Amino acid sequence: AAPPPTGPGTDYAYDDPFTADRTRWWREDRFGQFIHFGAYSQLQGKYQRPDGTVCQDAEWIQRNCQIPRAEYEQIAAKFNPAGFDANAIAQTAKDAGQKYVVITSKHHEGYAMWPTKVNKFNLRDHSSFDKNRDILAELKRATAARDVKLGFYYSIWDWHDPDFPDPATFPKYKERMYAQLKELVDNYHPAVLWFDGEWSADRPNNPWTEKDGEELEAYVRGLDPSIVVNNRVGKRRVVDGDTGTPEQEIPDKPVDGQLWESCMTLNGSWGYTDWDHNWKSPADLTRKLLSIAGRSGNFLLNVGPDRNGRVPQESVDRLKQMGQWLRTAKQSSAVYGASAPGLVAEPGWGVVSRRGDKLYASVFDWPASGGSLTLDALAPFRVRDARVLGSGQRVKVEQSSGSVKLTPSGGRTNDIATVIELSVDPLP
Ligand code: FHN
Repeated sequence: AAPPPTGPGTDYAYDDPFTADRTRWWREDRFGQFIHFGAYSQLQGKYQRPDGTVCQDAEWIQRNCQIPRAEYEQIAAKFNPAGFDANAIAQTAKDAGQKYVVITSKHHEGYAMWPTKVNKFNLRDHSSFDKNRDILAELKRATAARDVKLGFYYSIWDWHDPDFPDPATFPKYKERMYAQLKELVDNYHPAVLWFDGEWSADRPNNPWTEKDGEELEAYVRGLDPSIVVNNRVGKRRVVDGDTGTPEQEIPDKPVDGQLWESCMTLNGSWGYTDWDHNWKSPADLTRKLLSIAGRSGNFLLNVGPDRNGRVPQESVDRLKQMGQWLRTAKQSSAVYGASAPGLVAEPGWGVVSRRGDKLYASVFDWPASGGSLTLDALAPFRVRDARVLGSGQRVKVEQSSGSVKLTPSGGRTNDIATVIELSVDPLP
């Protein structure tokens, strides 16, 4: 199909992301897994300089530790993630309740994780890895077998391609980027293309313009109109593509006029390191997911496999616990297909989400005053019924015009979140 017209003002040539068919699954699914995996993983967060001192970083190690290009190429040539187990990764996502996976196909370092024909700086042609393996194809099969969607992160910024930083040759780089994207779409049919690095700092004037972004979006839509594209296709913080991308943060209220997805690390690093042990707790992570759903967002939670291709056990354990919590007593009802409640304000003690005629009030912090929780109404509605998911607690409901007081017998029963399901009738 011919790509839609491009140029300023044509962004809305595409169906509104809020209602478009292509985003339907994305708007429902709420929880995905991000994977940062590349040649940088070979260093596992540590680079020993010629003078013997050690420099630490993750996926930015080449830049931030000023590793000379030739040396970085030698490091990449040793990369051999023989332990990469696509089935284990896809199963971890499935068990966690993550409905989609987005893996770095190429990060800023410019190293392609599939056997691209565009250059040799890739996992087949520049590594010690099995020449017959293609980890993106493996992951595609493993995710599809489990009804998990697969998408690709792709960095526009490229530290390896010499044509990127030179204004005269930048168009040649762009041609190669387009060719790589066509390979990714034709060979693996990704559900998402997650761009990044449009904010390149290589030159004082970032070469990547809003027009480049619009053209790229049109190009991707022309390759496959069903792909969900994030907003970093254009200049950061300009609404573009389908989805906004707050990073390492959760907006404190629903974002107006934009679908959004918070991407976040399980510890403090995107790529694997053997020194970052700053793991978030399962309770914190689950509450984050609930808060995001209650503000109509998605949660893209990152794992960084080590040089062997293995996802750290600390990550697997946390994801498993999130999945267990979600499956218990259908507490996942507060997440999948749920969004900002509209009818009530967000309470100080937790978060509320809504799905159809049900409100899910997730209690994180019980008021010091006792076991009563107040919801402030934003619109008129009537509570028909209230119950705590996964417990036989009765919930006393006292409704007045502007608020609802809920008193579950026995107070806190769940260390992560007590989910109170309210059946409501919105009133005209
Ligand atoms: O520089 C990258 C970073 O390495 C990581 O990939 C994150 C994920 O959103 N994006 C960039 C920073 O915005």
